[in-house]
Amino acid sequence: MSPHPKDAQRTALITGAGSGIGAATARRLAREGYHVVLTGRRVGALERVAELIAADGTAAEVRPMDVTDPSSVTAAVDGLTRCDVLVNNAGGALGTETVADADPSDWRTMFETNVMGALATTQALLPLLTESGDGTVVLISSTAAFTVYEGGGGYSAAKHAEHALAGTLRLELCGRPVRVVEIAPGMVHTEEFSLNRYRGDADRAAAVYAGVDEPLTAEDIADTVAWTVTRPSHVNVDFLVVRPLAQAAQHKVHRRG
Ligand code: 8X3
Repeated sequence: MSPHPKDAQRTALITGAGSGIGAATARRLAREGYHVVLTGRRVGALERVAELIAADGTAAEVRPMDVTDPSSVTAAVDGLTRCDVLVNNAGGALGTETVADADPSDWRTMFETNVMGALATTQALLPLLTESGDGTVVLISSTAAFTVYEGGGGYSAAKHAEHALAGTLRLELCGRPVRVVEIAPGMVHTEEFSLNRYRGDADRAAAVYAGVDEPLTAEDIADTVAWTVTRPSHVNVDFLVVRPLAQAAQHKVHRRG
């Protein structure tokens, strides 16, 4: 039984909400009527997203959080009285080295953000999500969660682990009022994803999208998040793969010219 009045505003907490898919999802869920809690490491970026949401007509809450630091996660959720939707979005890729040449510390960073981060926030918010009576955990994984490619070993391993986390959690929560939704985007053009992967090399980051007609945008993924969480409570969209039309598979991308 939910302790919240039926018509009370629902709350969604988004990790990595300062940019890209996280920021777009926060704005979209605010437009869907959610009270949104913006979390991430960069307070300035979170505040800019909060301003955009305010300009759209709603107030958002900013809570600084580093998902790789369990004490920061605990501090960020402290005092939160409601959470109906958790969007585990923080994460990303770092480096394109082969398995033979990869720096283990890059792999560790990817596991810390994509996997341990999702674990920490999910553990911290499960009590409130359960108490909601109608909770949803969304994990933004990747097409790399079910396929591998050269130079993507660490990212793919981390995303496979995140996929395992989602599947296990869904089994373990069966019978409780919490849905587990995994969204696996393919090529999405955001300002930071490829730039981080290529360690700030803007030319290599831009080449990823060269000649590709309409890669997905952060708003496209926000749209899928909004769709999944606004389905009737008994409908659990388990696993949703979203790619641009120009990308039929990880290695099959149509480029002009
Ligand atoms: C991003 C998709 O193709 O770069 O998560 O692995 S890909």
